Amino acid sequence: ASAASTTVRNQSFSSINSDDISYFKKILGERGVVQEEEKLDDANTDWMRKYKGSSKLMLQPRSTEEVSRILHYCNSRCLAVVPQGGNTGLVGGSVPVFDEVIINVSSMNNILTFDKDSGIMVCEAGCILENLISFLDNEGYIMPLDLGAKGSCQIGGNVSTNAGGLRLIRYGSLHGSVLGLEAVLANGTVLDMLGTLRKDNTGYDLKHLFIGSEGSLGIITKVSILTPPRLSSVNLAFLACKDYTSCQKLLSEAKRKLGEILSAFEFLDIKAMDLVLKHLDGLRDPLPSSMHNFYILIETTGSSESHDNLSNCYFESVPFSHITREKLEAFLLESMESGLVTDGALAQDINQASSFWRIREGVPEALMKAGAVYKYDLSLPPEKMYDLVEEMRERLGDAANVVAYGHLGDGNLHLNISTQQYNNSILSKIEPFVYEWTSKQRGSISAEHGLGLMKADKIHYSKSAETVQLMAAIKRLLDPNGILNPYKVLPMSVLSQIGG
Ligand code: FAD
Ligand code: 2HG
Ligand code: ZN
Repeated sequence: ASAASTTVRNQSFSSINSDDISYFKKILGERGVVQEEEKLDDANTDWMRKYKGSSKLMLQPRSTEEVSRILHYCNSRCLAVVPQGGNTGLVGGSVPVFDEVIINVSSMNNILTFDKDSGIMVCEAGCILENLISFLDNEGYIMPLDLGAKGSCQIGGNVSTNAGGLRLIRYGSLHGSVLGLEAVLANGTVLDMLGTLRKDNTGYDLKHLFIGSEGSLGIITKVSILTPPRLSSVNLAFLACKDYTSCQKLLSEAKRKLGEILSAFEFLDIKAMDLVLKHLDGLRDPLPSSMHNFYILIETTGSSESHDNLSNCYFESVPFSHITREKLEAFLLESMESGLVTDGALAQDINQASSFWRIREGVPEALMKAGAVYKYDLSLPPEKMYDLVEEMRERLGDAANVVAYGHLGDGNLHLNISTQQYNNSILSKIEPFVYEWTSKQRGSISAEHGLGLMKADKIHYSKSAETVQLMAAIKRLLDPNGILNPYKVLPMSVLSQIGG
């Protein structure tokens, strides 16, 4: 059975009453206290429509001070809370399990400062990722992370999940790009760690505790982030490989030959491609001449003095450069000659580039449209990754469609098992097998999505008992009543040792 159906409400949490509502209205005004059924229904339901809470209250603070006052009050009343950003999380972490109060930071969406020389941006947690991307584009910079959910997800949610996405291979994880942050603890204490320095070794670097802790240690209210300059040449290739071994070899070759200009290396198998073409409107197979088993997207980004080809541009303001384009073309040619690549297309303009990206970024949406889906987000040694997919197909036979794609360049497989309806007999064939398999390879059962509710009690597959105990001690220290995102991240057996 799923985590949602086996979790029991912690009875030491209070339920909201009319005094609580009056108090919150005093702090936030009528606007910041949401009780309308329709809005609550959306906020109680996750993106996949798989997890559903029954919260009767959503609070929308507009400042750190308001977040601090709300949390101080909730802590003193023992009211459990769920921090929420864009609600695009994929592990049931962003919605209540029972009647927890939703604290949604969407209204805190100001860009506070941007330094044009260093590229350091300070903004509030509720800024939507796509808005930050557009803002930076005008300034000649880019965000160091990009993902399919950019139109809805927020930087606070990205930092809280330590989201990886499509550019990690080039710019690294948010543990590197986030220079500082401001967070509010369960008791309302505001921690100002909003540094803008590249280097700062004064004691323990506590911001890292909040990056990837999924709202279980505090609410992130502001973020300071180092953004890279937008480089003048971006090129994108959509390739086909006949087997998985070729994909893997292509990755080693790309790392060696495209090295410093490689900015994405993504893969999808034929099942993922079929789903996208079937369920998303307006997309065509870029390589229609024959059937292919695997597809790879390679993006290169580099600087260049050659700005002469304005009709061939990828971003409106970014001309294709012949130099980096030639490098990618030469790589493609070689890879086709050696047989690693069986077919390929280079994006000729911005529209073609976005339709290539839309195919890869659209896989989660296509899966959603196809019905019920079991999602696994695994870090595995690339040479072993597809063995798991094939074993899973054998185990499940015709009962489900086993779909594989992901950030191959980062060793991150998105294994998705698509069925008509959620079904415990299928689930019992998938779990614990998938976690045991991953654990045996010393992989991670959550590469980038987090543990949320779905995998809170699975943490031991990737972390030792001693490590989990230390995490629990940190949780206890920062949130002694356990009000922040209960039932998530750490197993109930560990969490229940914390008061409530
Ligand atoms: P939410 O979903 O609202 O919250 C996520 C978690 O963070 C929850 O536990 C919540 O309690 C907590 N949280 C949110 N805001 C705060 C805050 N201010 N302070 C403290 N805690 C907070 N993830 C990847 O890593 N890579 C991808 O490529 C990727 N692609 C995606 C594509 C699609 C189509 C979708 C739907 C999701 C994708 N995701 C991906 C998953 C998701 O983790 C990210 O979309 C994103 O980081 C979540 O941000 P959000 O604002 O929606 O956070
Ligand atoms: C992606 O890379 C996201 O598209 C979603 O991380 C992965 O749906 C998934 O499993
Ligand atoms: Zn991903």
